Amino acid sequence: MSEFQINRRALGGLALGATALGLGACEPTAKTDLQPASRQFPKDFVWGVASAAFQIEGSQQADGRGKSIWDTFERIPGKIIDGSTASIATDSYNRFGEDIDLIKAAGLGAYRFSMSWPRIVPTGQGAVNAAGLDYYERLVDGLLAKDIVPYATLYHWDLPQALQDKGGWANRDTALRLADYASVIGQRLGDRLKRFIVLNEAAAQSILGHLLGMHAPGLKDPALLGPVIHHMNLGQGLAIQALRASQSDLSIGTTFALQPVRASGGDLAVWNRPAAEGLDALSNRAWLDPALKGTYPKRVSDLIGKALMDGDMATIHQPIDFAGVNYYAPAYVKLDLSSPSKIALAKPPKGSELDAFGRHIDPSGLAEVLGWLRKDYGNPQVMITENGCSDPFSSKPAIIKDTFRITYIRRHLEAALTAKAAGSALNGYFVWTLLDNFEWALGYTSKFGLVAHDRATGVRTLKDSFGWVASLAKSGTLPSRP
Ligand code: GCO
Repeated sequence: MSEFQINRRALGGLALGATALGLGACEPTAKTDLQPASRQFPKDFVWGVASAAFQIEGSQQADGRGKSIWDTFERIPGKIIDGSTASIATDSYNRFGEDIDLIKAAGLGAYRFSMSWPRIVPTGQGAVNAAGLDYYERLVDGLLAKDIVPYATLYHWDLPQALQDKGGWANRDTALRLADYASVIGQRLGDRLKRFIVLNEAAAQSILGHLLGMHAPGLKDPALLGPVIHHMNLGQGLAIQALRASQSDLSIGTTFALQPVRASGGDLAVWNRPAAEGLDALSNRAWLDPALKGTYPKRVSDLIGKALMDGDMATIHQPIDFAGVNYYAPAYVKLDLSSPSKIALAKPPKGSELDAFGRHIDPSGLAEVLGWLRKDYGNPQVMITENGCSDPFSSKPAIIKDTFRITYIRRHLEAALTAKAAGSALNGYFVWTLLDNFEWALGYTSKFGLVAHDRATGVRTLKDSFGWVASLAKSGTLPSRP
């Protein structure tokens, strides 16, 4: 979510269509911290870390891997803030055994990683690359051998470039190809890999990648947004069907980037409310509603237009076993008459505590989004599939005594426990992330890891947060301070 928010803020108005405007508002929450009555997590609560293939694997040319849209994008001058690439990253393609050892040393029972589509199907369709599948088999077997449950994200933004050349997510065919790719994985690994997350944060890729040009594929075309949203949702539904057809006992979820969208100025600035509702529709409801209710909010279906075909909503509305929630911060927006959508990002209220991205650190927002799932979406099983905190942006070495990160995680877990006590079916929490890695357009200037990675030497150094998370995973009791 990081650049999703900061880049949009930097850009000001969102270049959508007038349809993004609407009525109503999301009310600001005054209090950021929530204190749960009990600080004890259940014994079977899932503790893990999350990562993504492109951000950690490196080895972009190894063993027949095809090119992804991020391979192309990261090489366009000026797109990555420090001019870096993910060609080595944390070298996890070669050092995955050490990643597993770290996860084990932290006593975590689960690892959420993503599979690289171009490693498995290099041109996005047709020929399967056996060596790519072998890599993920080694990873999965390595995790299982250490009693760590693998959660595989099928698609974390690294579309095969060959599919982009045919229109990418703006082309309906890409949705069908995602299902083929899902089926290949289900058939080869579904006997032991049982937990899947189909998409990661489709909202971020659709807006940042197709409207604002800040992420791959680097497009700035408002007309693409509706079709891209729809085809990603459709691909998700088709991929769920394909996985289920390949194995009957899989647990399948998908990961939403959820952010309360708040009108700048709160109750006093009613004119900002339609902007808040507009962004809420695009970033939250355009994904939750179709997956969990089988409908689109009105303003989103207006954007989608003719891309919607008969039967699509039924295909998209597949039962899921759990909803994955990535939460970092709420967004603040205001009316911007100079923008076609009338939406611009705004600063958090004066005096707000800010993270490295200038976002409001507000754990109550996590309880709020979990509340939506509970009240508006039938209370599905939920896993928090990402939450975490970056060092201040810098090319300097990582901060090892990272009390700020421990505090961030603790406060968000307080909110999570509060939501759980209120009835949310919350079963797990994955810290973003294990190792400092390639943070998309921010390159290596943003560091989220529990473990520092020195890019010059490859040395991995445990941060204080690593030990803190390890002791939490062991006891299941949330300490009241770091
Ligand atoms: C996202 C992605 C991750 C990020 C993480 C930190 O949300 O952008 O899922 O790939 O690295 O969120 O910004």
